[in-house]
Amino acid sequence: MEINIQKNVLEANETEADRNRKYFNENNVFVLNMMSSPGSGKTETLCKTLTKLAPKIRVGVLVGDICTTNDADRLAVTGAKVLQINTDQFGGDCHLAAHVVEKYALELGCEDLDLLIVENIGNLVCPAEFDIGEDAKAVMLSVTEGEDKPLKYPVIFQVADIAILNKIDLLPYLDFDAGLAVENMKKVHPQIPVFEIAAKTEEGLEPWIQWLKEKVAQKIGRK
Ligand SMILES: Nc1nc2c(ncn2[C@@H]2O[C@H](COP(=O)(O)OP(=O)(O)OP(=O)(O)O)[C@@H](O)[C@H]2O)c(=O)[nH]1
Ligand SMILES: [Mg+2]
Repeated sequence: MEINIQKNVLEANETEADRNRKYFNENNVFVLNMMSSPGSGKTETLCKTLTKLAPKIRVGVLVGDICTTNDADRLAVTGAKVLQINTDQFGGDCHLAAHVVEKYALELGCEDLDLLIVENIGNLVCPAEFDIGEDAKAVMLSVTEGEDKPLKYPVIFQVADIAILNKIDLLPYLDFDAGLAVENMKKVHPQIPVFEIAAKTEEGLEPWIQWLKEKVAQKIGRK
């Protein structure tokens, strides 16, 4: 019974994600779904990244949290068009479902965007299961979380197109083994590209920004 309900929810979500995909493709906007556990540094990374993309690349951000507009306030200063999604009005969902992304993407308007980033709710489990019609998924892990997380939460690393290992500025103060963390990511997803960065100090940001720029260029060139 419970399995059937979950199957129905995911099937309905897939139909709604297809509708989003069509809308994003019609508007020629590259959509990235950013996922991680709470506090890995998604917003910090976006704040540092988006200021380097504007104004050449027109960026929008939908940022999901259960409560507060803290992240939208932080992201607004980058010049991106930002909308906060609070899931406490949808029962405190721990992920963004496709129909929620649809509602806010339409409100934000994608007609004048090249890149839409969806910062998902901080969670390593549920966001992995919900297609939102995005072009690519990124998963972030920070060095304070433990090297074993890709092995404990393999699905999110399997469905992701890229991984970001954040907060490498803290490595001198921790016994976190970055090599082992990357090895564990590759154990569950052998071909996954991994960007090692410190959003705070901006170390290592360039290759990840380059990846984003290439993806946006590919999508825009596809019209
Ligand atoms: N030292 C260090 N701290 C960082 C780095 N990136 C983020 N932080 C800090 O980590 C904390 C959490 O960062 P956020 O960007 O809010 O993390 P988040 O993933 O967006 O969190 P949620 O939206 O709550 O899921 C903040 O205090 C950041 O300043 C980094 O590269 N190095
Ligand atoms: Mg955030």
